[in-house]
Amino acid sequence: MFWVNKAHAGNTFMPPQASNFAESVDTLYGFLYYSSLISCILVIGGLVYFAFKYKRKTASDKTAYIPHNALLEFLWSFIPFVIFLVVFAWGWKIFYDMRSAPKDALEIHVVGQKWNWDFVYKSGRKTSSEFTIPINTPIKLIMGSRDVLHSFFVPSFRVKQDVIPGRYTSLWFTATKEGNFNVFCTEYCGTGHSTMLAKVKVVSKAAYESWLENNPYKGLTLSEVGQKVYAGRCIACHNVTNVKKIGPGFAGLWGSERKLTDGSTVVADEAYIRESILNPNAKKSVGYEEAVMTSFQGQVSEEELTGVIEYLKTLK
Ligand SMILES: [Cu+2]
Repeated sequence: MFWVNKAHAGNTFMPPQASNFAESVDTLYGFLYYSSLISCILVIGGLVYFAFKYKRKTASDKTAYIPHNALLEFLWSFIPFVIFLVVFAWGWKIFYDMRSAPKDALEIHVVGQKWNWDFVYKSGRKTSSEFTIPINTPIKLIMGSRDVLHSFFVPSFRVKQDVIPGRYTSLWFTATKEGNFNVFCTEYCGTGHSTMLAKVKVVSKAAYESWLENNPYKGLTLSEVGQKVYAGRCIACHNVTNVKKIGPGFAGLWGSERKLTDGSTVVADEAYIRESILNPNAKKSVGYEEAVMTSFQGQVSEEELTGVIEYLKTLK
């Protein structure tokens, strides 16, 4: 429509229109903007005009008796009423479309947590802080939160949805432009809120298929995933034998009793290993008081984490 200059959508204050919803949202927004502007000019302009026209000129100037005007009063109520109804119906139509995902949409799970976004595909592929989608394909995001309220917002797609702990919410769209687009968390969720960003990469369908094929963990068992993670992330500090390096050797660690610096003991089970990766200093073992390990919170996916646990089980 005339009030949305498509050629300039990328150069004005609006982000590029990169989804099936972008144009209709912008058009409604444009209508609201310009109808408000016209109303504002009429009301303020009329006010200024009448202030001068009916200014008291002499001390004895007296306002004539003004009877009310039924037609005028009807119109200034009815016309805005019709405009409001138009905006309501128009907005409802777009809202309804945004809430009705096509049945064949490509589903991707999204998990928000302080302070990053995780993405899980049906194939088992998992990514953090970025996800890849094919162009011109309906995408449905099924979203949940591990902790507090977040909100998933892609300005270029004109879509936004709260992500709430304890329930699933969803969002759908079809990306119509290739490229990288920003994802923001748009619900204040703590000190790291402003860094809770992600990227959505829109690629051709062929590029998407080959990206999906190139899963580094494709076809691997959980413990094989763990072995790969070990080779990349743990090997600098941990041996696969029972020999101490910077941290304890991994062989025989699983299921063993760990003596803690506070005098208690704990069995190295799933919960203990998970905690030792995400929060290494929560339980310090005798002999490792220096606490040199840093947290892997947010740096390993759930798949990698359970992979490492399963890998440890195989090291006897
Ligand atoms: Cu957040």
